[in-house]
Amino acid sequence: MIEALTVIINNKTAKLAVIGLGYVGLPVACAFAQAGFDTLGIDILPERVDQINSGVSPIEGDEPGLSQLLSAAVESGRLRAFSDYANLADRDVILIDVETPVDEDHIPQYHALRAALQELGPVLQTGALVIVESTIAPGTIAGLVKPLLEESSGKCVNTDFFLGNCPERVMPGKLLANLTNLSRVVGGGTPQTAAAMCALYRHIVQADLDPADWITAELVKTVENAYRDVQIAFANEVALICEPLGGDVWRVRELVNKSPQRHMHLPGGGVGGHCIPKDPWLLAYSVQDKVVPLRLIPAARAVNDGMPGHVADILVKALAEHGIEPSNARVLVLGYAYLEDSDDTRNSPSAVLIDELKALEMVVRVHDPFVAEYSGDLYNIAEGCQALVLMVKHAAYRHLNFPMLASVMQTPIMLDMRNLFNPVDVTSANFDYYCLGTGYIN
Ligand code: SAJ
Repeated sequence: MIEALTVIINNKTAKLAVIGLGYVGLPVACAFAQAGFDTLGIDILPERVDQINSGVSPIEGDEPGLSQLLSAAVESGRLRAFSDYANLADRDVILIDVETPVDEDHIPQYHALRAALQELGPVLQTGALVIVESTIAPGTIAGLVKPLLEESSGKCVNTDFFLGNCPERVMPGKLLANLTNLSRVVGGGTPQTAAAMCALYRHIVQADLDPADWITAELVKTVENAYRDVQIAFANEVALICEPLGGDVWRVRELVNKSPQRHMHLPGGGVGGHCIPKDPWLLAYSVQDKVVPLRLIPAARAVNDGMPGHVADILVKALAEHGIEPSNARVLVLGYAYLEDSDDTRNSPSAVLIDELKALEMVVRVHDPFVAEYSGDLYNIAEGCQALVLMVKHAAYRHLNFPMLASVMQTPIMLDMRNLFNPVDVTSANFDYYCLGTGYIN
């Protein structure tokens, strides 16, 4: 049966579906439709279904090529969206791209995944291939997806249907580029299933497609992001070391990275987004009932989660230099998105900082050119403030008019948590300047 499936994948007569039309699912659905596949999208949000069927992308922010691709796919009739799973009864390949968050105790929340599997099972046609693209804790395909789908479909994996895990590597702002240009680990329930999956992805991916088993695919995705989280935490911890020593972490990093095989990352005001703060916990969860003493991965999470608090500490001290109590402070946070030049605010470190400052009874204003509710005139918003805190290195902040800012502010204090500014530009406008990880803070 897998051979027959591979034939229709190769000649693009296989009928596809994507469940979950968000940051990942929508670009994937568009890419396969553009490649020539009859593609159905399923989403629980009726307004999102309507937007997509009218050729309008529901994804905010600048995603090069996505809007054009979507409208072309819908116009060609190769992409249609629905909310009703009954439309999946004739689908040969079904991709699942639903959210897989963790809760405050770092436990994976698979409600969306379970719901998708419960609804898909009854309509799953014999011989179909189901591929989970969502990021999941290693062991989830074997321990949750397989049994749940077998139960809801009454079918047996590798006999009546085929099951795979192919994690995505997209990133806001580069959704289509990453989808096309980054390699993918392709985890199949059997080598034949992995081969059929590679044949499918070959239609949209120009990079390596590396066949593997389920656990390998699940591990690669969570490990690559846990690895990045640990790297960032190391940079943040070096920043904390440099401050009392009068070092400059940015210069230290530059010179460390001249040493072969060194790739020290960038410190900052925190680690946000929908991947890096979550995926290390998915990896940790996979061994929670095994005797594996995890120390480094949770510690890295604690270091990164502690950075907004460190920024708050720097600010309190900077204000105190001018005899300003937190309860009398008015501060402006520059940047609310989790990443420069993005409108994505998921797990924003600035949101954590703002809560901490408000808990200290500060009046907190926010500016972010990419976030509608904060995209006012920066200089107007800064009026009467005593401090600016740069949290996100949006390009729009690269050339601020510091003399003008100083003229509208009560006491010009600048906290530069991303080493965006030239200290001379800031201090020459009579600002007190504090740059994360440097002797400006001690
Ligand atoms: N950050 C630092 N220092 C760094 C790098 C990042 O503080 O040196 C912070 C960022 O400010 C942000 C957070 O970490 O708040 C995450 O940044 P990111 O560059 O990792 O961006 P993400 O979250 O979009 O990460 C995604 C991931 N891709 C997927 O999970 C599919 C990640 O694996 C990629 O490495 C990253 O995109 C990328 O650079 O493409």
